[in-house]
Amino acid sequence: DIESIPAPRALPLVGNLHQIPKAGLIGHLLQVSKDFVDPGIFKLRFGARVGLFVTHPDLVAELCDETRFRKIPGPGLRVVRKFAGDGLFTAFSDEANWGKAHRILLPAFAQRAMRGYFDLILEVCDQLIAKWSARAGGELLVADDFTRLTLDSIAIAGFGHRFDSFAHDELDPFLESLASALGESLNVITRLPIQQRFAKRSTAQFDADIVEMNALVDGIIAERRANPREAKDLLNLMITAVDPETGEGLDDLNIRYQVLTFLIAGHETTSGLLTFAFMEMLKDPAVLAQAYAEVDRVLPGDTRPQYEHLAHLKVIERIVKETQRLWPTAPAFSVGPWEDTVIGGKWRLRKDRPVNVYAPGLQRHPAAWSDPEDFDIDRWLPEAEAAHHPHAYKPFGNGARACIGRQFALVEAKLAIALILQKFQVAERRGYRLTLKETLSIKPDDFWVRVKLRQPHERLSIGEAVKVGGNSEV
Ligand code: FDE
Repeated sequence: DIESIPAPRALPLVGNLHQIPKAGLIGHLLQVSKDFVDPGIFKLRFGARVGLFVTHPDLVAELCDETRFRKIPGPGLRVVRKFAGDGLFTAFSDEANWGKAHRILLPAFAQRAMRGYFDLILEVCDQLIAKWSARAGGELLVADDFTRLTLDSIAIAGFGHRFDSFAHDELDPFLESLASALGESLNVITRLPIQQRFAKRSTAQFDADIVEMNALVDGIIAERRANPREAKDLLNLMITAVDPETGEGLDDLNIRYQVLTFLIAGHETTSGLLTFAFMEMLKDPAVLAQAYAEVDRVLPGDTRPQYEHLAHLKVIERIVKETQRLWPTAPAFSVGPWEDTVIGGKWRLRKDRPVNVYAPGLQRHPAAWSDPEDFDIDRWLPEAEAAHHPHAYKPFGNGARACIGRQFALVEAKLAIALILQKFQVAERRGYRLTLKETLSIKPDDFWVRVKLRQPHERLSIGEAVKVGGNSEV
């Protein structure tokens, strides 16, 4: 049973807390999951609380069987519930509002809906391109601009709200509140009860952050109620649509939770994904060259991208998939058994007790991946992909509770990467060493990129040039 699940050596009282570096839990788990690659299940003691983590693909296969397990938000998400309530992401699976909102909002993420969002996302991408063009020749802290891009896109596509983040040097105050509230949700996990009692300042800050976020969200909702418009966007569905199963709509408090949920889920993860994608591309000149060659083939010169082009961006799609394998920006999800059960023939799990699937460990597990630490986009060539272990890749979670925004995120990521490569020569600032920035999601901290406008006459040859040159200096 749980006693027999291996763990790093723990101290009385603090358990394993003292081993977690200041940099954060999620990066630490990368190391710990290597130490316990076999059996691919381990536990950590956070003071008196025990967290269970699973990385072996065969065990994850069992956890993904929805007849035996369902999502149960763990301690971190339970803190997020203080501001996201029973919104889609943080709802317990048996809360009535989950099913209701899921059914009501699903049409907003159908393939057909993506076509409708495309021009809105493109418009936000244009603003990023304009900003980078004005700064060409210099260095950019790309994560912040990707955050502007993804926040503005979900807000305009989902709610018709314009943050106009690119018009400001400072990130929107909403984002500061959000980052600080999410950071606090993660901190709570690694604090002892006694520390928690003394964390008065953090708690007060947390409450202030929630007030700030609610003010913004309530404004967005009030504005739409005052100025109704014909749109099939998320917000209109929330305000007007009824659940086909119960005939009920969403109540006001739940609408607030959902708007906040989409703003949160819709931007941090995707901006982290874009930042990691550039980090990996810039480390690998051969991959970068393939990406440039593809963009110059599919979108030659200044060709304006259209929705139809996305399907032809196969290299970029593989870059995105491989980036999400090594760096799933929503790095864990938790499930619990409906009934007491046993996985792997010997690990006993108690009814309703959450178990974490730690995706970076799973997606680098040697039982499913050869040379797991290598960034290799050829893993995603169709034949290779078909041969993958069916449960070794979960960057969007699993089953009914899998990411509803998946298509949206992929459209946005592919489009942004393609446009940036169409317009700019990109290069890494010398010698970047990755440190993770952890909120509840992860991204590369302090990652800078040098950008230079591509000259028209270079357009057709740069893919080759980068390949031949063998490095990505501009
Ligand atoms: C969800 C999600 C998930 C699952 C979690 C759990 O299970 O806990 C995951 C893993 C994810 N998601 C991931 C991701 C990544 C990326 C890039 C993204 N994601 C993006 C996005 C966008 C948007 C808008 C979103 N996203 C959203 C969302 C939501 C709402 C959710 C919840 C669902 C349910 O129903 O539950 C999610 N997402 Fe994501």
